[in-house]
Order: sequence, then structure tokens, then C-alpha cells
Amino acid sequence: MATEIPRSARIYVAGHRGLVGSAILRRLRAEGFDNLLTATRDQLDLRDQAAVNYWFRANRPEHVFLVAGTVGGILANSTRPAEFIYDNLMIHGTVVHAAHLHGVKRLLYLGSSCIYPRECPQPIREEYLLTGLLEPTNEAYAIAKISGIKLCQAYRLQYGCDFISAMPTNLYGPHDNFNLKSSHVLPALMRKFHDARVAGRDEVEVWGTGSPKRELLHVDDLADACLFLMRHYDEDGHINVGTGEDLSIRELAETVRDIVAPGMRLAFDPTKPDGMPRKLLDVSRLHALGWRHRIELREGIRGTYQWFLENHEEAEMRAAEHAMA
Ligand code: GFB
Repeated sequence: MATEIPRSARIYVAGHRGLVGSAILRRLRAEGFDNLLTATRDQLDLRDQAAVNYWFRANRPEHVFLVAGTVGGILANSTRPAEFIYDNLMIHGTVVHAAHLHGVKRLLYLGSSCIYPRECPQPIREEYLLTGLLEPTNEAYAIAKISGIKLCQAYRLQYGCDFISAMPTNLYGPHDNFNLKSSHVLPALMRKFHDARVAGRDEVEVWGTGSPKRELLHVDDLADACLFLMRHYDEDGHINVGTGEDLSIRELAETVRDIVAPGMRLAFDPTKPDGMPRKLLDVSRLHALGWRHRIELREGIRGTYQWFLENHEEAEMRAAEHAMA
């Protein structure tokens, strides 16, 4: 059953400056929604329940995309676990609670594929949640993300709130974080190849062994899926969002290399962590609902590199912001 969202609906995108939030905002604007609500970190500390309650009372959102959080790649996750667990637990708690108190009609919460056990059968089905131990490099973040799913389910069960959860795979696209200490693999590789080419070097360092496999989804496809789920998904269990295809880090590095700096040599550094050996999502439930991704990886990487070249200043500014975070 489809839920209509009127163009005049008051829609709050929590986390609108991030990779995901900015894509959702672009998508909502493109569809003609004209009552979009946002707040920067300086305007609203999402970890502060009183401030969040006050903001919800003043702004009365009807629909909420809860995509705010402290995020990062494997190094940031493994070296800053306190920030990753505290910030995310608090943000999920305050926003879900305020959404309940202030009668939000529908809330979509976004988790991450790292919620699943490290040694999961592949592809990963939704019901594998909480069936084994987590990957140590992102355990703190994963625990916070699992709590978010359980919060939505609990508020649904006890108070009848219409809160749903989606678990996206690894994401990439414009407005990503290109800071090498905190970014995910794709923006990191793009930047490393770009910088090496500009500096006239012939080799780029790639962390780990190159053998882990990752599934990558373009953030514009994710934004499309988020709107689709807001309209069509109505279950208390979470749903996977991905492409259903993955590749090794070596293959990914070669693909980025061929687009950004053909001919460059790869130097693997096995002293850096590999993380999860594989996390390919089973997306058959999403496909059965009628949603599929549209942007293939090579095309998505080309577009993202184009964005990086055309928005170098913004990419640098964001990288600097992440360095200070
Ligand atoms: O994207 P990434 O940082 O996060 O790393 P995860 C993926 C793989 O790429 C790992 C390798 O095996 C890295 O060792 N890699 C190679 C690199 N070169 C680089 C590089 O220069 N930078 C980075 N960052 N990686 C995160 C989780 O896991 O994924 C979070 O920590 C979250 O919890 C997120 O779930 C989506 O895929 O390993």
C-alpha cells in the first residue's frame, strides 16, 4: 500500500549536510517538496534531548529522515569508538523520542550494513541480525546502529509509531568526506590517485591486503530508495538497501585508478586493517517491493570524480572540517 506524501508536507532531514542527507534534500527538492526543514550542528545539537524536543515543538515536522550521525571509515571507527557510540546512540535516542512526543507521522531511520555479524553467511539476509559477533573495527558504531533499529521497533510496538528502518551498504557520491584519516575507501582512493597524479608520483598506497570485498551504492540511488521506502515500506523489521553485487578492494582500486590515474602502481599495506572480509547484502526483499539501483559503479565513480574536480574547494573544506571533528 502506498503512503502519499503531500508536496506541502513538513519534512525534516536530520543530517542534511552529510553525504546521505544532502542527497535526500536534493531529491526532495527535485520532486517539488517545498516545506523542507533542516538545522545545522551549530543551530541544534542532536545529542541534547531538551534542545531536540524544543526544536520539534517549534518546527512540527510531519515526516523525518533520520540520517544524522558521526560516521567514518575503518580507521576513524577503530580509533574513535567512544565518539562513534556516544554520538550515534544519543542522536538516535533524542530524535526518535522527540518524533514520538511531537506526533511525527512517519520516520525513516538509516543504519549500516556493519550491524551484521562478521562471519555472516553471504549474501546477508535481514534476519541474520544478532546471530553472531560483530567486526571489531566497527563494533561501537554497529552497536549504536543496532540500538537505532531496536528503538524504532520498540516505539512502534509500545506507542504505535510509524517508524521504519533501512540498512544501506557502503555508500559513495558527491559531497563525501575526502579526508584520508576519516573517509571511506572510495573517496580515499580517489583522492590518493588524484594527488599522486598531480604530484607526478607513480605509486599509491592501498590499505590492507586488497582481498576484502565491498558492495557500493551511489548515494543518489540511496536517496531514491529512501523516498521509495517512505512511501511503500511499512514493517517493523529493517530492510537491506544495496545493489546485490560486490567486488574486492583490489578490483575497486584498479577501477578508480583506471578512471583517475591510469597506469599508476598499487602498493598494498597489510599492516593496515582489512575489516569485514565481506558484507554483501541480500536485497531480494527490496527487489520484491519493486526497487532496484540504477547507477552502475563505473558510471558512479566517473560522476563522483567529476564532482570532485569541479568542487575541489568544497571537498577540501569538508576534509578540513572532518579533521577538526
Ligand atoms: O570504506 P572503509 O574504510 O570501511 O574500508 P569498511 C573498506 C576497505 O577498504 C578496508 C580498505 O578493507 C580497508 O582496509 N582500504 C584500502 C581503505 N585503502 C583504504 C584507504 O585509503 N582508506 C580507507 N578508509 N580504506 C566501515 C565501517 O567499514 O564502513 C563503518 O567502519 C561503516 O562502521 C562503513 O559500516 C560503511 O567497509 O571496512
